[in-house]
Amino acid sequence: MAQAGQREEWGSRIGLILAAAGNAIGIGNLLRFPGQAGANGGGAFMIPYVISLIVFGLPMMWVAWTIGRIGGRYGHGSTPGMFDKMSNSRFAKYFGVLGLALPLIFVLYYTYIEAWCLGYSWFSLTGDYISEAGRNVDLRVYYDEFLGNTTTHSYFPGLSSALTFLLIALVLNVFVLYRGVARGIEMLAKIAIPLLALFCLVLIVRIFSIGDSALVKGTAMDGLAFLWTPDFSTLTSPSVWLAAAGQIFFTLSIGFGSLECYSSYVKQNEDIALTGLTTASSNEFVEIIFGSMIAIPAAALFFGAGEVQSIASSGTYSIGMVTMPEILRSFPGAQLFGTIWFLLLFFAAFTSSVGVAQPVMAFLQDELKIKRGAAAMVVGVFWLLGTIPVIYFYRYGVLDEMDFWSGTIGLVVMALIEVVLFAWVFKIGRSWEVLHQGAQIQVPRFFKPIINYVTPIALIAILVGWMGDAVSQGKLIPQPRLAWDVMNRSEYTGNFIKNSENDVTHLQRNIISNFEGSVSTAVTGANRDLTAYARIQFPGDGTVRVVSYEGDPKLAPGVTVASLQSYLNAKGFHYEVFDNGAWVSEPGEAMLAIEGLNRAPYIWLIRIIIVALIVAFSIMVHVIWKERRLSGEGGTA
Ligand code: ALA
Repeated sequence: MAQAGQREEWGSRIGLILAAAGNAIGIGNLLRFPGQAGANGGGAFMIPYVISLIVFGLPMMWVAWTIGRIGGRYGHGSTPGMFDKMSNSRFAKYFGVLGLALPLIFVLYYTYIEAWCLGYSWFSLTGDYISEAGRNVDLRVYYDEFLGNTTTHSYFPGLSSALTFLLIALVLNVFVLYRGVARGIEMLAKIAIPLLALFCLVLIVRIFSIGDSALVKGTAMDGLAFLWTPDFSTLTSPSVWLAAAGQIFFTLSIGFGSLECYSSYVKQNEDIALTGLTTASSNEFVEIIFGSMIAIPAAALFFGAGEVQSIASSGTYSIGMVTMPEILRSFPGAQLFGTIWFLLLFFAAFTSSVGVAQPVMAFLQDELKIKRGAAAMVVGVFWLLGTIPVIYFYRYGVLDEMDFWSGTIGLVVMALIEVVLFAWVFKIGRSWEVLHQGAQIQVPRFFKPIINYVTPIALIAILVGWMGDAVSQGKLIPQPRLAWDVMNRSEYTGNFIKNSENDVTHLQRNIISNFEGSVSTAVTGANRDLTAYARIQFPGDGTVRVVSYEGDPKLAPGVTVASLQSYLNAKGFHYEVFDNGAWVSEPGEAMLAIEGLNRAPYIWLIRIIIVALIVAFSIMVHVIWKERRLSGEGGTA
């Protein structure tokens, strides 16, 4: 068996465990989990979630660690080399290319979310959103403006803040990669994981110690009850199953090629069966205990348990980025606890992003024989160039598009390839031996039939389900998006309110979808963004009147003063101020900036980039293996 020379190794067993836990524990645990669990009915989500953990999570964890060990023995830290060694087919390595292109796409947007958390730590520390010269900062608009998701500039002049924090996050990531596996990734995990646990504990104590106050509509315990009261009614809902399975892949870092890469650096007789188990258990501990004891109880406390689902449904990250700061700033110690919350998210994300970027580092080092420092520079430059479109085109939905392909579908495709390789190509008996080499634990035998049959079949079902969903909801054909907001928002002391999706009547829903449909048709016809401005007045009775309107002629005939007015009223748009201990509708006026965003070119750009990356890595793999074969080093090209 060819042994690899000079490859890096983990410094210590505890370091390896912390690094693997850091890889898995991330935004997925503390932001995405409460978002998904909340949006999918709390207790209704948890049953498919636990079943997915058993059917996909644990088996795929062991599959990943085994594949990585096999690759590492031959000096391969990325999936093309690993898959090649596990199969006699010369095509296997090309499947492995997905384990480079997809994590690379993933880190491009994941680091951006990481940068939001870093930015919000700073804004919390400086008190920026807590109160702006006595004004009420609308955190939804603040968030949208920080990300450039709206044309208004009430709190941020442009994208310079987002860009600055992204640059800081990138430099930190590249620095850790540059220092290497033991001195970089492992060292970071040794600092970040204990800090993370401490931050979680502080926040849990903070939230559960908020007692009765005029500001709260429920209790933190209501949040736990929402999450932990089993609800069997949704077991027949495919979308809840798909969301739960997707969460398991994302949170455990399965299908990224990243844990495989970590496994390639283990010492010869390391117990990977146990390491796989500790990775999954520490991740689940943080997700189920910490992830469910912070954001959801806080939301239930502040808004009432009945509101949690609709808050979480307003966007995967909004419970963490809008609702949590809203709650924390309402109680004493807002700056401190806000900073802790966002630093917690930042550290969780940081230990994951370096992990997901490492397979590309390993590819450059192992296969292209580039030195670590130079490899980190190459990755850094690509990372920077690749993230810029995510920042500038965020409003067109490019982050969600990248997440759909690399953070959702891609993970399942990779998992399917891996489980087939493990069970059917390399053969389950041999794979089982590699998994147990040096192991002090024995993986229960019933996992063998699970890995052989249940996992692959369930993975295919998930893939079919997702693609079916995407096709039926028209997600594959990018639709224009309507964006609108109040201009000069920071000049108002009150709040602008829209009804939540759940509160609109059937008639209102029709008005909303007709209006959005006509904007969509106009944008598609014009094939560019279309802008309009409207002056509106609030009589103070919860309704709104459009006083004047000026818009791109292409928006006519669908968008008129009358149709806009009906739309805003159907949305329940009105202005409220806090008066005598309650929010009341108040007369006022405002200027609205309205935009129909032509998303198609940007969405297609992302798709082209993904395909181009897959092709580029395939060509590299082809050339590398061909040269190896010509020089007599073996290979299957
Ligand atoms: N597993 C990582 C997370 O949960 C990617 O965020």
